[in-house]
Amino acid sequence: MPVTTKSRGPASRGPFDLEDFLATRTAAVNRALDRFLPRATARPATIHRAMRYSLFAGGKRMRPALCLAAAVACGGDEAEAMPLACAVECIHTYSLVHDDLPAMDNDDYRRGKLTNHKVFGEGIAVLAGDALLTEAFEIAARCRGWPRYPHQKVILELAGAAGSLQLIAGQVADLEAEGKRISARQLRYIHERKTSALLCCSVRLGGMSANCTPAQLEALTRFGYNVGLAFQVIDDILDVTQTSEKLGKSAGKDVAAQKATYPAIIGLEKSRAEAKRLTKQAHIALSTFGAKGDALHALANYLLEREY
Ligand code: GRG
Repeated sequence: MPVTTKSRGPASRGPFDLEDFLATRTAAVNRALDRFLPRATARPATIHRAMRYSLFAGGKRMRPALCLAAAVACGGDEAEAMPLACAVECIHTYSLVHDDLPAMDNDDYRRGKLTNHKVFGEGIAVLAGDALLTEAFEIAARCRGWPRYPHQKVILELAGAAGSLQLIAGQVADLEAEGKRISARQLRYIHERKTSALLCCSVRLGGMSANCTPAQLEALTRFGYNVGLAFQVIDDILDVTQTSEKLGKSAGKDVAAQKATYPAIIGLEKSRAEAKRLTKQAHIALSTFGAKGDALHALANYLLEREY
C-alpha cells in the first residue's frame, strides 16, 4: 500500500516512518491470521476458502495497526496484542461480508475484488461472516490475559463493540435511515456505532494487552472515539470524491442509495473541517503518551489524509 507522507510527531522528534510501520505490521498480522485460521483445505473447504477469500483480499489492516500501536503507546509488546489485533480484523471483515449482501448494501466489489457472495453465493457468504465472527472470539480467547484485564474483560470488550448496542445498532440505524432526512445528531449516532466503536475497541484492546492504567485506557478511548468518527467522515467524503477503481468498492453508492452522510447533511467543505477537528481531538488525547504515541499520531494523520 503506498503511503506518501512521512508523518511528523511533536516538533522535537523526527518523522515517524509510517510506510515501514504499515508494511511490516500488515505482513505480521497476515502471518498471524494465517496461523489462527483453519487451513483452506480443512473440511468443509468451501467455508474456509470463503473466510480466507475476504480476510486476505487486501484490506488496509487499520484496526490491527491501531491495536498494535496502542500497545506500544502503553509500553507493551506487540506480540501480546497480536491475537486481539487479529480478532478485531476478523470482526471487521465479517461486517463487510454481511454488509455487501443483497439484503444489505448489495455490493459487487470490495477491497478491489468481487464480493464474497458474488464468488461463493449468498448462503456461503452469510456463513463465512458468521464463522469469522465466531473465529474472532476463539482467537481473542488465546490472548494471555493481564492482571487488570483478564480474559473476561477482553471478551466483554469485543462483544460490546460488535453487539446489538454498537456495531449492529449502527447498521440497523443506517438501514432504517435510508431514503429519510435525518439530523446531524442522528448521523452521529450511526457513525459512533457503525464505525467508531470497533476502531475505539481496537485501541482499547491494544492498551489492555499492555496492562495499561485506567488513565491510559481513558486517553485511548478518547483517541479511538475521535479517530473513529473522523474515519467515517472521510469515508463519506471519499464516496463522493473518488472513483470505484481507487476505492476498490463501488463509489457514489451513498448518494444512489440516498444514504445519510456528512457531505449530504453539512456539505463537503464542512465535512472536511469536521474530520480535521476530530483528528485534532484525537491528537490531544495522546498527550500523555509522549514519544511512545508516535505511531498513533502518524496513523491519525494518515487516516485523515487517505485517498482510499
Ligand atoms: C453487517 C453488522 C454489520 C455491520 C456492517 C462495516 C459496516 C457495518 C458497513 C460497511 C460500510 C461502512 C461505511 C462501514 C463503516 C466502516 C468502514 C468505513 C469500513 C471500511 O473500513 P476500511 O476502509 O476497509 O478499513 P478495509 O477494506 O481497508 O479493511
